[in-house]
Amino acid sequence: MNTQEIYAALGLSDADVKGGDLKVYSPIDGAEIAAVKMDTVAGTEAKIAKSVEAFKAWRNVTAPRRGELVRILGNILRDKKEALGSLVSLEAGKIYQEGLGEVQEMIDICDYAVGQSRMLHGLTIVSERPLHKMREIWQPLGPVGIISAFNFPVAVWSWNAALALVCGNSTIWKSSEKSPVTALACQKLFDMACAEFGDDAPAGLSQVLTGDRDIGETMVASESVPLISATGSCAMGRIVGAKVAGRFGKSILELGGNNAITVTAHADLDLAFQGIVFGTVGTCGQRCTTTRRLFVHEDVYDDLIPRIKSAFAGVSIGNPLDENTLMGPLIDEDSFNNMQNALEVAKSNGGEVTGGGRTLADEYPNAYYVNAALVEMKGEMNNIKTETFAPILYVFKYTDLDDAIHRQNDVPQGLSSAIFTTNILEAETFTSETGSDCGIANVNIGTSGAEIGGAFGGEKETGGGRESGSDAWRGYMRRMTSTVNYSTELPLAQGIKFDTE
Ligand code: UN1
Repeated sequence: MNTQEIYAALGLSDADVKGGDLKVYSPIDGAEIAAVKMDTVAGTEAKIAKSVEAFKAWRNVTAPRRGELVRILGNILRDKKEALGSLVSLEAGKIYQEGLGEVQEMIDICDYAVGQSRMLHGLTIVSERPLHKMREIWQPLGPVGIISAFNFPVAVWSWNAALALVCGNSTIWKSSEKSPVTALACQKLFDMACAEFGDDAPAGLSQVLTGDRDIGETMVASESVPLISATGSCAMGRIVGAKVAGRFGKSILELGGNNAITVTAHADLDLAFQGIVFGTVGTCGQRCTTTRRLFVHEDVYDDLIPRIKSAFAGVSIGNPLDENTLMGPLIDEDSFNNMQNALEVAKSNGGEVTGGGRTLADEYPNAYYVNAALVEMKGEMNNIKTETFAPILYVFKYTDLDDAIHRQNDVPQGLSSAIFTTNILEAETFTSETGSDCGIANVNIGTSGAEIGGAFGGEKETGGGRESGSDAWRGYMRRMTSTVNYSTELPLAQGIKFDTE
């Protein structure tokens, strides 16, 4: 599919992708693929007002019927999987398989949300007072503001939107300025779903905001938006979280990761090898769950590390739309510069760097393809505490598992972690209260590629929010505790006597 065919399949017209001020360049070759119109602050306020009206109508639609809209959206995504997956490759530079995987993640969360639409249930609680009943009722919240990053330009919207919608909320999505076209495409697919669904879906139920930071700031500051769900860097989340808290809004923050794999002396090294290579080079190191640090037991270090080095050297790098490519480009020049700076810092601290340089520069002078870097940390520096959004794997040798776990945890971020071991004592220690402190702690699976059924997110500077599966839906609702008295007396809680006669 060429660019025009992709746009046509997704319902994007010239009016959507031409003539605007925000130019979009494909990371594949640096070519301009679109010039989209940007929202203004006033336009953003108007969209928020429209979202409030949409919410007022949508909350009255029954939850299973709301699920029906999400079911239709999931079916449209099935039909458009190849086109949307290709657009993800074109705009974000992911390999086609990962573009398809991202759309599959959208389909999966739609299915999940459809089921959830019949399970928005609360507790019944016994009362201390006679002839009283207590229950929890989960109510729709209002417009949900979604902020997403370029690296998962469509799936992150769907994790939030599918749940927000079945919970009775409207949504407003500020996509990354690096990936506005995929957002516009999702809006087209959503509009198709609404058309098929019928009049119950109010205008403005889901809207996209395209533009710079000021647009996002307007949404974050708005008291009409009770929940902001933001996925992206810790720096962004620090600002967004504080602003939303300042107006007593709710936020779901899913921010940076500095994810580690620990390989013990009892590991199945073949499994570990596969998990590490995918975790590092997948999405060209630009997942929040990318494997960034590796702690390897001294007994298996010399078996494992040379294998990873040669795998990194042999990974097929190139146009992400080519079937044989395993690693596409970095998103842009800034990203490349950040990677090179990080490697310089590692070198000056005794790190031995293998790979990590630019490649294919002759073929793609305006794009940034790199070899994955493996950095053996042999100097004093026994940890790396910052996240660089690029394929760099820092490797540390360890002797004692407690020390490896301590170093894994001794960073500001707490998203994903993994251990490779066939020893049950080690595995259970890793997932115990003294083990990993991350939101995700895997055994014999790498750090990236979580399924949508689990709650997704992490601790510390990762922000503490949870998106996607498990009971994450509750984050999109308002909890109401309701006590009903069906007696003819009015006993007070805690046995308080208060005689008004
Ligand atoms: C992200 O990079 O923001 O677990 C999300 C994974 C994907 C989601 C990554 N399911 O790697």
